[in-house]
This record gives sequence, C-alpha cells and structure tokens, in this order.
Amino acid sequence: MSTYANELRATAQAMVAPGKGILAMDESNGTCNKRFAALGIPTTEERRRTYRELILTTPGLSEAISGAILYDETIRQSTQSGVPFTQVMKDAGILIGIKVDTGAKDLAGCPNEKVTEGLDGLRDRIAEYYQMGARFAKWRAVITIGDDIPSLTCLEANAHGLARYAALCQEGGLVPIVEPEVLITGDHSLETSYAVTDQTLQAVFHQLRLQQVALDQMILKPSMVISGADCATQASVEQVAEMTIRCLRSNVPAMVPGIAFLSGGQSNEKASAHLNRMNADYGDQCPWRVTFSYARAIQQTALNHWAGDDSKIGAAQQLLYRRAKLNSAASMGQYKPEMEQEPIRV
Ligand code: 5MM
Repeated sequence: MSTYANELRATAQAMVAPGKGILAMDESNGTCNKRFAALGIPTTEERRRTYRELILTTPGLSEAISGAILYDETIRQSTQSGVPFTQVMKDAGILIGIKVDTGAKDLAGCPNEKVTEGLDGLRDRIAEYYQMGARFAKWRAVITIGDDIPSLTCLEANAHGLARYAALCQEGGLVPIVEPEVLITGDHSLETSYAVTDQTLQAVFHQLRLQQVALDQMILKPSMVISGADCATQASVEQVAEMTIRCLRSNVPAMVPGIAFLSGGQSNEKASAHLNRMNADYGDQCPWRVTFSYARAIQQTALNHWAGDDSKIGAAQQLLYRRAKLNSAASMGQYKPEMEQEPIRV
C-alpha cells in the first residue's frame, strides 16, 4: 500500500466532487503550436504562457473545475507579474495535475498503431512534480479503429504502460488519471466503438490489477462509445449515453471514485449533451462519479476568440467560464440545450 494512500483517496474524491470536472490544458508544445498556427498566433513560449495565464486566471473557474492538467513547460511558468502558475492554482483552490507521458509513438511491427512512451526516469520526474505541488498526473494511450486494428499487441502494450505509470504515480503521491482513448477517427459504427472500448477497458483493468494499482486511488479518463466521425449513421445522444454507461458498468469496478471523459473531437454541444444524458438517465445506477476532463470542448471557443489578441482576454475568459459551467451542469444532469443561448456570467 502506498504511504500516500489516504492522501491519494482524498485527492481522487476531490477531483470528482459533485459539480466539478477536470480541465485538460496539457497540450504538448507540438499540439499547442498546431492550434496556434491554425489561428495565426505566433508559436512562441511567450504566447503559450500568455494563453495559459488567460485560462488559469479566469474569474470563477474553480466553481466548475476541481483540477487542471498542465504540461511540463506550463508547470514551470508564471504570470506576467511573476506569480508562479502553481501558486495561482493553489490560491484559486484548483488542484495541480501534470501530463507525464512523452507521447504516442509508432508501435514496432504494428502499422498504423501507437504506443505511449514515458516510463524511463518517471519515478524521478514524479518526485520533482510532487515537490512542485502536483497532486495528480495523466497518461494517454491511443487506440485506433481501422482495418484489422486494434491488434492485441497494441491493446496489451498500451494497457501495460498505463498500469506501470499508475503504479509509479501512486508510489510517489500522485493520483493517476488513466486515459485509454479510442479515437473517434474513422467510419466505424457505434457497435464497433462499443466492442473496441470494451476490449480496451478489459485489458486496462487486467493490467492495473496485475501491477497492483489501488483502484480507489485513481481516475479513469475514457472516450465515449460513439459513432466514428465519418460513419454515415450517427448515433443519437440517447444511444451514446446508453452504450457508454453499459460498457463502463461491465468493466469499471465500483471502487474507482470517478470517470472523467475526454471530448475527443466532439462538438461543444455534443460533449455537454452526452455527459448530461448519462447523468440524468443513469446517474443513480453508477457507483462512480461521471464527469468531464475536456480540453477542446472547454477551451476551443475561448482560444478562437482570443486568437492572440490580448485586448480580448477578458471576453475569452467569459467564454471559457461559460463552457466550464455548462459542463458542470451536465455532470449533474442539469444541462439543457437552451442554456447554450442564455447569458452566463461570473
Ligand atoms: C484526448 O485528448 C485529451 C483530452 O482532450 P479533448 O477533450 O480535446 O479530447 C487531452 O488531455 C490531450 O491528451 C492533450 O490535449 C494533448 O496532448 P498531446 O500530448 O497530444 O499534445
């Protein structure tokens, strides 16, 4: 048992407290730069710092957000006036999270499949992040659906990596967010998405047990069971909610404190509506909290508005706050599409 067990349990509970979700802002420089370049924003460290300051100083953010996942560059940065971002988060009551994987790389022998790397030196990196104030971490594995994939090789290699990472995090005092993402990319059906998500979660929980991960001291961050982006028949909100909850109930032990979904390229409205339906229709059948850990579905509207123009920071923050609040409502089954038209201000 980890010497941090009690602390880890308390942190995990706080991450999924009622009405709260986790903000993913852990884009690596490559991903952040790609999003900036699409909007004509210079891809410099200073612009990334300004954008992350915009997010973390959003008034009222902690009403909806329990914790935020940072990237290594971000956890070392400060506001323009010199306050470390970690201090800004502590002052706001937002838990500090850190992405510790080093990215999804081509998996040898398995064309078109990826394996997430980052175990080398991880124990030491975790110790440093804990000292800096981090209390949880994230590692994302990527599963692609296509002709004859995912392979068993890919599923097992990724599940093994996730479990080794999670065990190291718990040893070092960080709650692991275990993120197996089944990509939305492709023309697969809802049924195929279900089958692959089911197989993925089986492999992940088998490996978590094998690596002696304490299931009451972690958070699962899965993708939803959803039609492929290019599938001619798109499942309804009700179908996505029903199939996702069914898949999770048959794979995720009741001991796990919370499930915090990624948005995975869904529209803002769909990401909120799906989460809401799960809570409204099945909340009383779920032993774990069901909430969000979105990046794009919280950030994108604000990023588009700011687009590198600092005179628009205040308005962009309002947009960010708005999406965080709408998803907070969805995490309690209280979101309604009409709310998209209503003014929401701090
Ligand atoms: C799946 O991506 C995670 C959730 O984001 P969305 O809600 O937009 O799907 C996210 O945390 C992701 O892992 C990072 O933003 C991207 O990290 P990389 O390492 O790909 O830059």
